[in-house]
Amino acid sequence: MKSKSPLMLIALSLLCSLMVAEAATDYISCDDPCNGGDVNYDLVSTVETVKLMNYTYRGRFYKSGTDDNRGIDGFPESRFMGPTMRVKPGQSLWIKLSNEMDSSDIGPTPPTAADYWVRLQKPGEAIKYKYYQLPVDDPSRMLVDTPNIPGHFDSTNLHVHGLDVEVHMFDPVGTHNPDAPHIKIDPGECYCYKFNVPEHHPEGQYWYHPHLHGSSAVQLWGGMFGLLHVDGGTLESELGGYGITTTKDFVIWDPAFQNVDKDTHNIEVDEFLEGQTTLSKIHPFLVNGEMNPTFETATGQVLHLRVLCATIENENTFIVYEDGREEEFWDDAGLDFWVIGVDGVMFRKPSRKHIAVLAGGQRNEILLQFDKPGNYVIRQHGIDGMQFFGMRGHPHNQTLATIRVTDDESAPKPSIPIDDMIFTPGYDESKSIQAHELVKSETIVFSMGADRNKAPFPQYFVNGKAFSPDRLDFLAHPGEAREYVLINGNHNVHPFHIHVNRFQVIEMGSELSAETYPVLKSVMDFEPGLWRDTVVLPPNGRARIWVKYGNHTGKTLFHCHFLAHEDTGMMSTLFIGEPDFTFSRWKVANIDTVIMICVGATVLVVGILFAVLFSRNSAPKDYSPVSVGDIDDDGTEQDTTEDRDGK
Ligand SMILES: [Cu+2]
Repeated sequence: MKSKSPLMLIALSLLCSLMVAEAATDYISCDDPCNGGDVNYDLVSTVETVKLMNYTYRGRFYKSGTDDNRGIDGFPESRFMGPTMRVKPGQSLWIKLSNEMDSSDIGPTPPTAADYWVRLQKPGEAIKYKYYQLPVDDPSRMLVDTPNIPGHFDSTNLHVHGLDVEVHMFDPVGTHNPDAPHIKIDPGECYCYKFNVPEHHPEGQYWYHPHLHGSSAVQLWGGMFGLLHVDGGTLESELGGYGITTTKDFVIWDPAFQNVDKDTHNIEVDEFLEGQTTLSKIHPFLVNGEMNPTFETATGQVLHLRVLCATIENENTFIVYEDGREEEFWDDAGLDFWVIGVDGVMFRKPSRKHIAVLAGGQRNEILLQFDKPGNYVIRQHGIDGMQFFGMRGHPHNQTLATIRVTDDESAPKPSIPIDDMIFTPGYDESKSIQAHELVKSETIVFSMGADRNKAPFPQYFVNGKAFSPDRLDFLAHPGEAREYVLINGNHNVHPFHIHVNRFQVIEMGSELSAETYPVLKSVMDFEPGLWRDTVVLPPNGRARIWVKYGNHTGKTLFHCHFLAHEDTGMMSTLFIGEPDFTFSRWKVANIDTVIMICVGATVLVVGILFAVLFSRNSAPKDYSPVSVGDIDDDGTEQDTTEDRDGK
């Protein structure tokens, strides 16, 4: 019996250590610098009043912890985007995120079931709501899905979009605890993100943004996001080798804001949260935080644009027109440009296009070259009808930016035609996933519900279920390849994004007609095997993708990258690898058994310990142990019964 007691103790301590492991976390004291990486960033989420175009705008922003820009009338000149981060393959990247948001003075107010009910008494756009059932006669009779109602707008966390790094949506980063909670950094709290960028990480454009379920859309609408470049120098030197020396970021963002003379954060966001029926305000698409900015280039010169579509709820087109021809059909009047990479993965050869469609989260590396001097425009065109049934306020034809082309003879010209250029691809062909590697094909259906007796409204589902962080929806193992057939049951698009793991697009299709919606053809225009981290699911359509899971295992997510859809339920958990044993998960299923086993085990172990102790210390002790507080100044034991009872 005595010989077994060490084994029992080992078992008990193993159990204890697992429970301790489960409680591990990367929350830090805000005094902790969190700067042990090869590259370190100090990122602060804050609420500030800034100048944005003609507006004085109060919103939620990122800033660098060392930045104190106060350019205009004491206001920061701009808080458009957080600091641009740069990291090289093989480096560790540490990001300290300090949440200094305390925005009780700005909205929006999280909606309640009663808010939804009031708004749903009057159907909005007739085309969208005329078939829906009548609502219940009292808000108290509504079904309420609390975790999927947007809220806690001042709490946040961080997603490094597209990077092949540790899973980082649940605490701590890299967790294998199936019950791990969301990383939720409340005002006044700090978190230390530690990432390791692999040696062979593709070089390219990535980005970061908040990803806390319920508040991510509101925070991105406000302006919380930034660029993150994985930059080993290969692309830059190859472009330079061809004589391409001008590279510009081109960040498309659809903020929702109004003049801050009124003290609400934003009326449009309030309305959106309660029914999405009244998006009729100005909803401009800004580029680099400006309305229709101008880029300069010269005839023959090549302009490299790194395009990020950071829109929250909209897709975009990228079409280049000669100024004045922008209302014409792109197949007739759109000028050629070249895509040399998407979603942080470079192509081997440039792909010539005259239209590209991008949805929230996607990136395109684009080369532009013009034969004649003059003004050209980059245009959003043709998706107003398709995406949201032609609803007002949703994507409309808009000039995103102007390109002014001069006749400057001295501007650098490329050494060879763009069509002949070769780049080091992000993935060579040997990395392509093969059909025989697939272990399983799974179907993932994105759909919307329109039950007027349910809050939130409308409802957003993956395979008929709204998001729950406590449920494991999809499982996979490192090293295995899986096929996902992604079905979009709706007439509007949903961009599908999977965290940490890139995929190859194998097939796309739609039930809709490209004759009715000409832009649909370019939504579904892709090179088979294209590597992406976000793919647009065509309306009433599908995409078939292949994923090969790598070394980054643990609890993570996939979701619709229209973040308002994600916040309202269109997200699923994905667990890669083997989950840790966790006490709480077991307890949920077998509470009585667990209590009995624990009580029994504790009694047994304590009994064994006593037996061991008494057998070793059989000699009687010549003193009685007392606590220090119970000893008087003269060293004698005192009677403290009265004191303890307070009498
Ligand atoms: Cu969606």
